[in-house]
Amino acid sequence: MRRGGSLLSLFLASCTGVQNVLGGQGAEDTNFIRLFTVFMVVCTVMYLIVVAALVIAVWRKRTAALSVDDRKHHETSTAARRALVAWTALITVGLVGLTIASFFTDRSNAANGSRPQLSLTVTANQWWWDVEYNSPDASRTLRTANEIHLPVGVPAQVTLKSNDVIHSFWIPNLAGKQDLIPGRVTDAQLLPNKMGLFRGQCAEFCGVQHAQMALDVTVESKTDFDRWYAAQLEPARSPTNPLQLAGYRYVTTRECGSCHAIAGTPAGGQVAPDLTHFASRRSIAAGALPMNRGNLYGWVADPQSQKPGNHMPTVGLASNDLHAIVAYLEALK
Ligand SMILES: [Cu+2]
Repeated sequence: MRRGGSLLSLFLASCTGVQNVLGGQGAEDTNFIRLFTVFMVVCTVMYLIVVAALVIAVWRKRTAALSVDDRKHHETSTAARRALVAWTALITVGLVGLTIASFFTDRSNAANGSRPQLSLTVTANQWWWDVEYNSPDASRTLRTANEIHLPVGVPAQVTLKSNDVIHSFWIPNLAGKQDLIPGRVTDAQLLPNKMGLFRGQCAEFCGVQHAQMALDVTVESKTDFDRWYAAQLEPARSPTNPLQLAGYRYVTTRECGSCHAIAGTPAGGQVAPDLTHFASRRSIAAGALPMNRGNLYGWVADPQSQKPGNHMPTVGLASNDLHAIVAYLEALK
């Protein structure tokens, strides 16, 4: 009984929260939930009919074996033939019904993505997400990492690429999965219909840190989104005290800047997450750690013990450099 209770609570826990296929916060997810319910009901009814037919057949066989009456035997086989015809008709109707339901779900999903008002390019890397917001006006394009902000009710087109191996883009609360394949461009459509904080997750095993390849998703009002967008377009904040200045000097002249970019500074590396507004994000290292000072110290001092195998080396920083770098990164709001 207790085990049943804990299994039930585990099941219910998977039905709530930031990473939930039954959340229904996106148009595509809502369509899929509806289709899932239709399949579940039809298949349950079919299953119950099969079980009932099985019980009746066993029961009849027993009574028929006891009877030596030929006429009765003939009646039984006629009834069985009728049941078989009815069952075949029911299966046909059920399968055609499910096919039609799938067709309309696909059509509705295609219609949701037909007039996108926002264009993003998400590029997967072992093990982080590069996110670009595209615009015909070059001054309005922006780059961030491991996070997506979306205005509620606005259809977005997401172009998907991969720099290394096959990954899969999946924000369960909003939509289904889509693979990101090296050398090939795929796409996904997102139409969030409720505000909230969600979690995306790579859904294709892509190496040792696959599980720690997450994406913070914020669905907010158009006003909040525009405010966030405008802030992200700004160059990085300048250091405001000697400690931050020391951190700025280290990050822009030593190892960090050869991989990471910070807009408005000499740091221009393109192979690691953009850090321009790093401290405004909710997490560090693609969702591996919540954003706070303790985790930042742990990450910068020894990224290999935090997320073994990732491409950021542990460089053995002197403690004064570590304090300075953390102070500067914390200022990058
Ligand atoms: Cu993965």
